[in-house]
Amino acid sequence: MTASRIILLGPPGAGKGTQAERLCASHKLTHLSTGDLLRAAVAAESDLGKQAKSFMDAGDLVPDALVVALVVERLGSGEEGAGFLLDGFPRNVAQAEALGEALGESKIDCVVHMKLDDEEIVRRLLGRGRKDDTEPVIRNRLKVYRDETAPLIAYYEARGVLQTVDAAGTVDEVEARIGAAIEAAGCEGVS
Ligand code: B4P
Repeated sequence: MTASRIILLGPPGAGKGTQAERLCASHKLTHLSTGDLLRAAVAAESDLGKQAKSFMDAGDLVPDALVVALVVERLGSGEEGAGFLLDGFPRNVAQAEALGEALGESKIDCVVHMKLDDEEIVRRLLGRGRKDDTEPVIRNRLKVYRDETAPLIAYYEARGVLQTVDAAGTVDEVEARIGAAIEAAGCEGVS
């Protein structure tokens, strides 16, 4: 089995979390969601959670130093050579550079860019109704995505690992497209 190292990249509400759960089950990958880790820290009222909360409530990115430390610690505690799927990380070029340094010789195999238009994003997120899913906060998250995260599309394209998929349609349809994209990138499934 190939120990695949995959990133899901896309705007808020593209379905990264939804698809990550399915892919990790079918491809036996370790799932690392910075959104989930940060929400758990907020719920536990840890030091990290207290620092992250106001950024998350406003739809801004949590400062890089906090998020990078969280991810590097998790990757370091994983099984040697195990495959993983990063969901919601990196969110900007500084985080991508930090990830590259942390991984050293072991490179990312595939970055799946999930493409979805703004109106469908707003519709989905208002339907989900999480605390940070109000329309003004969603609009800010979309702006932050365009300004900070979208440059990663060119960043990973230049490294030859980008696969773009249409994230519109049913969850099953999107899952099938992502499965095909990661196989095209040479990441084998084990299901
Ligand atoms: P995240 O937790 O990453 O959340 P997200 O981008 O809003 O959602 P996702 O794309 O995972 O969508 P989902 O599957 O849930 O980030 C939250 C916040 O945490 C950020 O704003 C930021 O403050 C902070 N943060 C996280 N990572 C960070 C980092 N690296 N650096 C700094 N800050 C960071 O799907 C959305 C909805 O659509 C759901 O209701 C789902 O059921 C529905 N849906 C999914 N697929 C669908 C489909 N095909 N059709 C219809 N509905 C669908």
